[in-house]
Amino acid sequence: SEVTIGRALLSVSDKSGLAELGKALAARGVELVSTGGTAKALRDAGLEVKDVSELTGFPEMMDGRVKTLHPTVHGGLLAVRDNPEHARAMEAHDIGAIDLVVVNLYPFEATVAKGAERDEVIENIDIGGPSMVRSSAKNHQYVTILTDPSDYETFLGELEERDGATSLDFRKRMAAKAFAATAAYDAAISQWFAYADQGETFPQTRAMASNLVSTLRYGENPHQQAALYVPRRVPSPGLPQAEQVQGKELSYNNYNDANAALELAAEFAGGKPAVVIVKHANPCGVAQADNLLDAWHAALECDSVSAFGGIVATNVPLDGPTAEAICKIFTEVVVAPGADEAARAAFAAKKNLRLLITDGLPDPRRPGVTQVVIAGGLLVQTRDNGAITADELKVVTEREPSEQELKDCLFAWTVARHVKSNAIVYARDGATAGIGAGQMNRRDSSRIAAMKAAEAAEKYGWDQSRTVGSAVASDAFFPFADGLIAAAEAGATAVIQPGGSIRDQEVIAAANEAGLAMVFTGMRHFRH
Ligand code: 93A
Repeated sequence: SEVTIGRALLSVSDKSGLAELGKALAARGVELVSTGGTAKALRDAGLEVKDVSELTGFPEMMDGRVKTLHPTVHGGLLAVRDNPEHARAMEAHDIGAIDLVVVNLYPFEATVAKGAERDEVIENIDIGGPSMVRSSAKNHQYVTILTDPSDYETFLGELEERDGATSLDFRKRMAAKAFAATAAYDAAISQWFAYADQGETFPQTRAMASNLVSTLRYGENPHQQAALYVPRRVPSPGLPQAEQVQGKELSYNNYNDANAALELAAEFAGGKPAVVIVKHANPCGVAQADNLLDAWHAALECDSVSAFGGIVATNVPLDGPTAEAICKIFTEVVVAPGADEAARAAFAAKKNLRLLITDGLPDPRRPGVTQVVIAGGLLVQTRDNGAITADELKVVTEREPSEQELKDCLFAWTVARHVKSNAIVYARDGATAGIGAGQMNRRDSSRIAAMKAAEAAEKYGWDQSRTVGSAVASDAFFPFADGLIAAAEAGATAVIQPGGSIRDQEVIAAANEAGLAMVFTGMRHFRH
């Protein structure tokens, strides 16, 4: 099952590592055949190369669209060598076997990512490359296919070990990788046709074409398997990179929760220091203050019971005092765009705590897609990146919100869009006072939020719940007046909600009755 490499066909867009590979092959007496640009690069490296056109008897034509699409090439790749009939065909048509194919494709995704015109994108759909890759991979019994420069070294090690030959096992592995590469390539192209080319807001083609980063210990639960993938080829512009500074390996839930926490912290980018505490992908305390330590305390006070074992994110670099305060309660993950020496030293004492330092915050308004797997399918949608500003709010009550109420409304609204539906968020003075998440009716979310606020008041010995004088946000309209009345009873004085219910008038009347100020956003933020 070992096949000695006698002849290689090289045709690569990404020419990294090519010269070294060519030299190593030439040193073993392997004959090199190549397409235009690749042949030139090899000759520039001082190597002797045969042009594909010499093999096919046809020049490269039509701007390179037809270079390797020829029976001499594909016969040499696809022939079953111990099949007498195939051998006769090779002889009759003067087709020589090709043992090694080194191909990587026109950079389709990178061309899309750089915002190229349609014609350039189309020209970067590689046809001949994938054909050779697939022919070689199909015939891996005899042919070695390399599609990734990072495999060249392993390949040369293989030749070293086997005196110029490859094993069937190696060829199989490379064939599997090759089909994965062409599948991802075609997925990117079909995505582009489906979305980008339709003038949709789906910005990139990278959503589905991903590389495995690591397999995780387990998934959401220990009996589930899990892995992390990131987009292949195209780096994600505008998205921060995180470095794990210390702590245990990140779990599936850690990634998910840290992401949820960071996405919410990012809403406050450029603003006053903010702290977000997340549990099970829902915020259980969020606050903004003049300094980070105050924000931490205010966030913690919202629901200190839930904060146990939580995930903490900030919008500014961590400082020593805040880090020390965080360390006082059991915290799974801390993620922040930086940490000073004192903060790092404080966390270092907590060996298990996972500290992630990012080089920035994700842009909450960036385009993109989200995906959910359903039975028998994949649901894809653009990210919920919609936003409203204070000027776009419509006051629907007799009373206008005060400046402070308006601030608290917008703060509560920002948090609510990151809370699983049904979401009810009370906020006062730049801090959440109570969060009700994930209930099947809005009234229950309201009740839970008020209950948490009451519990906090009791725990900290405040003379009243912080929902008194608060603003309340609802991620979708109040279908009945009851949810709103419950909020008024909890002491809320201002309400922010999308509006749009057939009973809006009833709800507005109840708000007026209770002396509330209410604004409509006209935009809903369900999150499931
Ligand atoms: O335009 S193509 O689809 N037609 C072909 O026949 C063909 N053969 C190889 N593109 C083709 N290729 C691609 O050319 C390879 O996949 C590789 O990416 C590139 C290498 O071209 P050059 O050697 O001229 O740089």
